Amino acid sequence: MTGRFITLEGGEGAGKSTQLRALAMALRARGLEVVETREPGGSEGAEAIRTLLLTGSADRWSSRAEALLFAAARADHVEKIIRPALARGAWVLSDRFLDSSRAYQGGADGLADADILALHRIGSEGLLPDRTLVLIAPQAVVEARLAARDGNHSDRIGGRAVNFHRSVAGSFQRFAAQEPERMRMIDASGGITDVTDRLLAQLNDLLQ
Ligand code: Z5A
Repeated sequence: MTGRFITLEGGEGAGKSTQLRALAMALRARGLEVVETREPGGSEGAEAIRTLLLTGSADRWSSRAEALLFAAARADHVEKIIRPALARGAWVLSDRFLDSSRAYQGGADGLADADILALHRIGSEGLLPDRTLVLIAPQAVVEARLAARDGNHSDRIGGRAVNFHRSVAGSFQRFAAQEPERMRMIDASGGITDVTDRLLAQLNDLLQ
């Protein structure tokens, strides 16, 4: 048995966590075992690293240290949670994965994509998702969702400047253009069930 590995990517507030839950429910209704997980985090060790990464002052870590911490968290997550689930035939849905490191620590923070991929090869033996769904919504829609949920609060990375987040969005678009078979851009505006239907349509071939 081989499971499927699906990742949801995109900027903060695009609706990844909401859609991950909805997608998991839709896949379970088809009789599949589904594991819901997230990055940074997902395993006990990676959740401990998550706290280090997302709390504290904006300059707590350099870009390089941050990239290594994300890669270390991912290595633990892949080894303890993702690979065992795939081996028993489950579908694994992860809220963010490697492409976030490529977009945030790479594209937006200036590290080379080849270096991020090298860390991933060392840490996680280069595991790639079967499909990556990149959620995109107009900035005004995202801002309204985040304001309703968080008010003025944001974490170490979410609180960075608008240009940083623009660069992240541009990187996701570039990666999707380079790898259209694996990465699909999804319009994340509109109602929750409409977005879930769009996501499911991009998984049809894997569900055959
Ligand atoms: N990061 C990194 O730099 N490098 C890496 O390798 C990795 C991560 C893996 C993790 O933050 C941070 O780490 C992240 C990237 C960085 N920082 N930033 N930016 P996180 O895990 O705490 O949060 P996040 O990943 O950025 O996601 P989020 O803020 O939780 O947003 P979301 O999951 O995409 O959205 P949501 O929670 O599903 O929805 C937001 C709100 O909108 C919520 O109240 C929903 O109820 C509402 N919503 C959702 N969909 C709809 C629709 N369709 N209509 C109306 N309202 C909606």
